[in-house]
Amino acid sequence: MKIMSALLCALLPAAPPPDPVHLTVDPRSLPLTTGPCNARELSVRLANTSTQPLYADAELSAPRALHLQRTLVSTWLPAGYTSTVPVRVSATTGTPPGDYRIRVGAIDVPVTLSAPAPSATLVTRAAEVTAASFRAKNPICAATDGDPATFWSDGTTKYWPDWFQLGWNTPVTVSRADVTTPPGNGLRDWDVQVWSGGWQTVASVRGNTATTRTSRFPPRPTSAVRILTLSGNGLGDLSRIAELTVS
Ligand SMILES: [Ca+2]
Repeated sequence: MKIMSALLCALLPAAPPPDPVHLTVDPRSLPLTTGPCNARELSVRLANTSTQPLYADAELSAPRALHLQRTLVSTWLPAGYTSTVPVRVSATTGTPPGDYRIRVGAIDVPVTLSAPAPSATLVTRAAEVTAASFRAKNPICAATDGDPATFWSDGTTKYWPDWFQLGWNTPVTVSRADVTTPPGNGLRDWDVQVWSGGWQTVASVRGNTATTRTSRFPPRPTSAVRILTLSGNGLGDLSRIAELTVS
């Protein structure tokens, strides 16, 4: 009998060793709204369950309708270590709503895509959120994330003007712009402009030292609004906008 067992073991292929890398994704399903600054984040977690250091990686793929910040997560993991990598997922305005699927390694993450509700803010409904330039640490969407502690800043110290712009695929009506800047080193002078075959200034702020300034103007139908920044207060001589809302 022992001989038979030994013979079988020799003839049968050995079972593959268990994968020492444990992959998890959080959340396991993702509701997502279209729009450049409505991205959501997936946390891709790779854990080394073995007693040896190793390289671990996970490939990500998605239909063309979804934009993945990266399609490969690759990391060096000492024994017993876990690495968590955030991956931003977004979809362009106008992408058909519906059910999509992101593949992370062997894991499927269902994505439910919807358009912003008609009652959503104009910032949420913007099809384009752009700026003259930006710094990696202070990206464009930091000015529309609802968090006054994060801000956009331009990438050209001491060069003025800069601009920060919202655009819509269908015309909207605007009569108010609220600009929040970081306390101490925020914006001092700027114009609020609307697109009407060219940029037209509808409000100007000069000598500002407040954190939030509201500009009101007669209602204007338009497809884009921009803040033309002219000068700032203090540190680094940069344009900084912590939050912009228009209505
Ligand atoms: Ca912010």
